[in-house]
Amino acid sequence: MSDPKPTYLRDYRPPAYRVTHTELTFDLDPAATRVKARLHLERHPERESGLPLTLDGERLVLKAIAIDGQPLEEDEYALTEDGLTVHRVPERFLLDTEVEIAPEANTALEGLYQSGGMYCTQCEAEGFRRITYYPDRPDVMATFATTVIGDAKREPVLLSNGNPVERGELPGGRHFVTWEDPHPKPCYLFALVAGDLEKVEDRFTTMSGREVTLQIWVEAENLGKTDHAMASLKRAMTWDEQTYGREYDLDRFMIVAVNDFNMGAMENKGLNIFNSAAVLTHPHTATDAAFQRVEGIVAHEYFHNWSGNRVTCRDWFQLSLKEGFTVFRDQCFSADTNSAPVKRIEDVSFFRTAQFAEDAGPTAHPIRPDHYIEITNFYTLTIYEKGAEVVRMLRNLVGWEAFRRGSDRYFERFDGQAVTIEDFVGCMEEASGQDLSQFMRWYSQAGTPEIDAHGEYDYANAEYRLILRQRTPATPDQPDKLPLHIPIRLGLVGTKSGRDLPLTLDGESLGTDAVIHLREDEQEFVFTEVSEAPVPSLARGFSAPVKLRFPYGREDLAFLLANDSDGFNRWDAGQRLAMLALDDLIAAHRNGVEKVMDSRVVEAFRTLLSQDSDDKAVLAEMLTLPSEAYIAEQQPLVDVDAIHAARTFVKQSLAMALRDEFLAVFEANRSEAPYAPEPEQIAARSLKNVALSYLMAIEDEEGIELVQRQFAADHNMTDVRHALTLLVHSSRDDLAEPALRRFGEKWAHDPLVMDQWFSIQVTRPQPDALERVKFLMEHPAFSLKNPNKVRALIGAFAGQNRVNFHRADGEGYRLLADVVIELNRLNPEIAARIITPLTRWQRFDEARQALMKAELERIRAEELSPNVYEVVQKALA
Ligand code: B3K
Ligand code: ZN
Repeated sequence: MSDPKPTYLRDYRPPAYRVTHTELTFDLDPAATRVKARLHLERHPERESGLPLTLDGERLVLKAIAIDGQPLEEDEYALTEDGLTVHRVPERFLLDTEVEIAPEANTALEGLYQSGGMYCTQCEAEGFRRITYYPDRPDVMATFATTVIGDAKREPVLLSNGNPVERGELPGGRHFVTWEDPHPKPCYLFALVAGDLEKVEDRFTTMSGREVTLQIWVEAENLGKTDHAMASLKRAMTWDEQTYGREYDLDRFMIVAVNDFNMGAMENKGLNIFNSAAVLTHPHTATDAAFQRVEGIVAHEYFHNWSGNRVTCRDWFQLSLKEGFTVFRDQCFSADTNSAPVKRIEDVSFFRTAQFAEDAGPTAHPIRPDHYIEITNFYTLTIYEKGAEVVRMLRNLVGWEAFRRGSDRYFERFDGQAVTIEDFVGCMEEASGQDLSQFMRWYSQAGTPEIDAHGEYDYANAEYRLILRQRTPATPDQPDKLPLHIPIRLGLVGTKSGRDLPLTLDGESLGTDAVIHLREDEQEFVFTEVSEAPVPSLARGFSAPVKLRFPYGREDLAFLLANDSDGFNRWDAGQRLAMLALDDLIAAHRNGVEKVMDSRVVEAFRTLLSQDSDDKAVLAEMLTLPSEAYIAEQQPLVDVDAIHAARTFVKQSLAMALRDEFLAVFEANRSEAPYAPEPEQIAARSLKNVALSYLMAIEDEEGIELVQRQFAADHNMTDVRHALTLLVHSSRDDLAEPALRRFGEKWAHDPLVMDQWFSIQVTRPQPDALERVKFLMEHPAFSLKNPNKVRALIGAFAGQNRVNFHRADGEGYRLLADVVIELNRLNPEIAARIITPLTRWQRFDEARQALMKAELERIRAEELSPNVYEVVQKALA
């Protein structure tokens, strides 16, 4: 397994042979499943005659092989660790193979595996090669016919892609179902599910009047938890018809919930497989955030039916072609369904914390990488979220109408094909008539562009000069960067009127909110007829995925927070203002100087709290301080203790100064109404719970009483979980312990709630958190084989509990490295993800750097999967 070799984009060639039709038969058995495959193959018209046939295959035991019905002699083919070569084949032929695989031994959860008692598959990106010998690449698209044979009692339900065409009994208590998928697809979209499942069924009539059966398949005990996913699916289907003109194309659409799953969900054609955490909800078990996440993921996977399945990727370097576009689509759907400004704030706040950190670390890569060792490592925030930001910029550059025309063109022209990012952007160019060649650099250049802006108001000439300078820092393999085409949406807010001033640039009048285009390293924009001194509101709505610096004074920020017409930038001004105060306090903490609260932040919060906000969810966001992770992102050197102390100090100072205001907001937003995951209720709950956090910040009698009452009222999981977190994260173990016990006992039977129970405890700032992690790893509800548990316990501790993970004694690092070493054997994909916090060692002091690197070295000394190998190599490069 040592020194795996990279794959390069520049080496792309079409396959020597393509598959036009694939027939599969699975005879299921936990230890010895037999897979028969008949592939209808033909030479690719662009490749020469006489080439050998090479197929991918891993961990397969070959039992039989024949071409056009003739079994092959041993010297006619060769088997290796990763595939099969047949030396001589005709131009068109049938290949029959039979292999044996062991689903029960598959802990990597790629290919065919068992989750609890059921069989399921995960084939993206390269899992199909663990099922049968096949050209496992997305540019080979075939129709599929799949027969699944199972035990009639243990596996009464047998599912695959497309439509069921035949079923019947077999001897020995076995039965079978045959499925046909008429849409040509790459094998990464193949799926099979078999088990004792129950279904919830609904119907949808498409815009052209076709009837579609919708099914959600779950284990019996989860039957009451599918309503929200079903409603979300129907909303998503309607939205895609109305917004993109895209209709569903099969008679049935199925979703299956499985407990052991590496990611959130998978868009297999007609048979989406979901992590149960991404589909099951109930007011008593799922929070508002979970309800919204389910809605977003159901929509995302559904939208892939066009952006990904009907039109797919030529090779895995193009992954963002489907993921960036589909994330953009699901973001817009959620914005349309809930509060658009809050959706944008949440997405950007997450993006600036997590994607910026990825871009600044050793695994930084472009949206379209040019090489990889293990493609599974590239399902990243850069491919997904930055990819979505780039599609959003495109939509804004060409305008929605042209974007929609471009999208229609893309879906029509490339239907049934495997294409590239150039094909997509090309359609946008044709539809808009714009030259997007400079814009394409966003796809090839890694790193977060930094813009330094400054402005001057010239009273005498009524002019405002704005100077913008861009620079993208070096990233691994990319020392030099070219200037990007960066759209900056902006307004000039008059300091007298508090209003957006009319913008005139080069004699052209642009309205009060406009986009300017930064294309050079440095550019000057002179706005004329500016009647009063303005404060600029820049990159409104986060118009480009950049870091934008402007020397705002605290008064400027308080002014924007009160007056900016752009809700997003009002929130951002508040974040910037809080950051200035936090910076001072971090410095004070480090220097051992007494901390003093900035009164401007207090007054800004007072104003926010006194206003009657029409969007409570936005107000809740504005009252939320930047997270420790976000604050850390802004520091040259991360001091986790100083950050924690500074943030806690701000929170407590605000809590003391504005106690009555928080109490009033809390009381005003309490409700006994039955729970519904609807925008108004969610907004009120989030505002109430933000207020409650402040009321608990100083841990006085009244705050404690309110939190305990909310916990005991047991009204819905959002409120219960929030109250539990406040109790467990307080300094009072006498409050934490009984609440944890009660919650743990009540929900011992529900794995998704137990995940929350794990996370809440191991993210507490108290010094026992690390010992708790070790203790909970022995808990009967915990298993290293279940990715949700690993994320809930280890991922939450290492990613969110910054003070304890970065303990000066290095015990946090050691714990994570131990887990990575074990997971490297069990589930390399999860191992390579969970390691992320260790790879960010450059950001810490020397002592911590040494400790983190020592753990990375310890991991490197192991026999590593390509997944972990690639990440560790980069981290130590
Ligand atoms: N396309 C899947 C990704 C699964 C890959 C796991 N190795 C999920 C999604 O983006 O919809
Ligand atoms: Zn996706």
